[in-house]
Amino acid sequence: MDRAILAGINSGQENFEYTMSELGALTEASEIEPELSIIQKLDKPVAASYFGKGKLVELKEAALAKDAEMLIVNDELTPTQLRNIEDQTGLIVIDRTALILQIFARRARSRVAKLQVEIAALQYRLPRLRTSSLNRFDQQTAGGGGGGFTSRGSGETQMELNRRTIQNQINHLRHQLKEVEQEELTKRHARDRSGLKTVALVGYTNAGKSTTMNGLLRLTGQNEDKQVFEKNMLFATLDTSVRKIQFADNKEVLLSDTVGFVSQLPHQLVEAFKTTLAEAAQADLLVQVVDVSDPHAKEMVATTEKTLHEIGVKGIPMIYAFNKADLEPGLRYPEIAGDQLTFSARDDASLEMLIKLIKDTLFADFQTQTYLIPFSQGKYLEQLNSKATVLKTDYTAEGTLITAEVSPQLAGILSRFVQD
Ligand SMILES: Nc1nc2c(ncn2[C@@H]2O[C@H](COP(=O)(O)OP(=O)(O)OP(=O)(O)O)[C@@H](O)[C@H]2O)c(=O)[nH]1
Ligand SMILES: [Mg+2]
Repeated sequence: MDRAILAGINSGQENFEYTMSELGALTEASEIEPELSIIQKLDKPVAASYFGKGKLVELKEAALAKDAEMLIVNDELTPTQLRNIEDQTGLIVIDRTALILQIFARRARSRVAKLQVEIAALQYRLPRLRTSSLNRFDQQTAGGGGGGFTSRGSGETQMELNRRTIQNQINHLRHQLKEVEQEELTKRHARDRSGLKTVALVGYTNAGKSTTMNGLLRLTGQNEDKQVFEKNMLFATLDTSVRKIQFADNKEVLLSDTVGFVSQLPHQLVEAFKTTLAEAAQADLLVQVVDVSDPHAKEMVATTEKTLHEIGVKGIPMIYAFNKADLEPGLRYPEIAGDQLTFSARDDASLEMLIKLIKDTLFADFQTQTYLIPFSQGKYLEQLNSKATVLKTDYTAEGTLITAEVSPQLAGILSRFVQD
């Protein structure tokens, strides 16, 4: 496995320690061994070389001592900084953005995700053509899980691609992405017309969103083939999956699972993943899944909220679902306090409580009504039985007397049958 020295500048920013430990996790997710972290305290980075001269010497020596070939920097470097650090240390220099892009490239499976990642990677590469690290990094990691920055195997090496070819390639990929996204959009519009409420699972990567989704699918009797991919790794999910679920009382929602967040998610990725992320922006309710067993849970919540803000998500009601409570000895679960739930996505009683919380929030505008449906109007009875929660049914001489909890839409349709 490749070995790397991690380095960052601490200028007193909040959460510095946390972002460094996150950098370590990202490094491991890229199958690189973090050997040592070196911090420089500076008010702000040096414009030309990011680190100070003396620090660069120290980094070079540390790499030599640890037999590491890579330097991973906890920030996005300017092209000049990247080149100068390369020149002065002789190391393969990977900044935070390149590292995250690399992980996304390895994980992308669907056509949309591959296109999105590739556009982001080329955009990152465009101003950095005169650096050598990216190509060396690509070559080195190409064997480990495929991908790299140029996942499509066009046969051209990056060195051969000049600026214009890359720009053309970006345009071409954007065009392709638009087409694929248009298809998805058509699907989404079909869903919108169904008038169903939508719930989006959001949160930091590896918090347990996909596990929660699968638990809810299983508990509501969905087919196994509807399950989504869950795994203990950063960015297991890059695609949005939307599933319809129907609860025991006939209430239905569309549930979506999507890409997880990390602090300083590269703007190139946010841009490229806009459509994917839009699923959250259009939801009626967000469930923020948090790994409560992680010592950095608080920072992860802040990161998620910041990212949601960046992608333009605001004003959508949110439930906090503090997951993995089973890993925290002494923590009682499942337990609801206001809009917060402490739970475990692996525990049925927990998932039931989450369902209750979702329903209470989402269906607060449902009303209980009693209707008298004449025998000649059988189709309305059918609608009630399939779309509403029927609480009581009596058969009278005039028709069916039925008490049910109904959505505002259904209440509108049935208003002439109301019985007081
Ligand atoms: N012990 C425990 N592990 C859990 C729980 N929920 C999820 N996990 C594990 O946490 C890991 C990550 O779960 P995922 O559901 O893939 O996480 P995610 O939020 O979808 O992550 P990304 O797709 O990477 O953003 C998996 O190994 C799960 O099995 C839980 O309640 N308890
Ligand atoms: Mg996932």
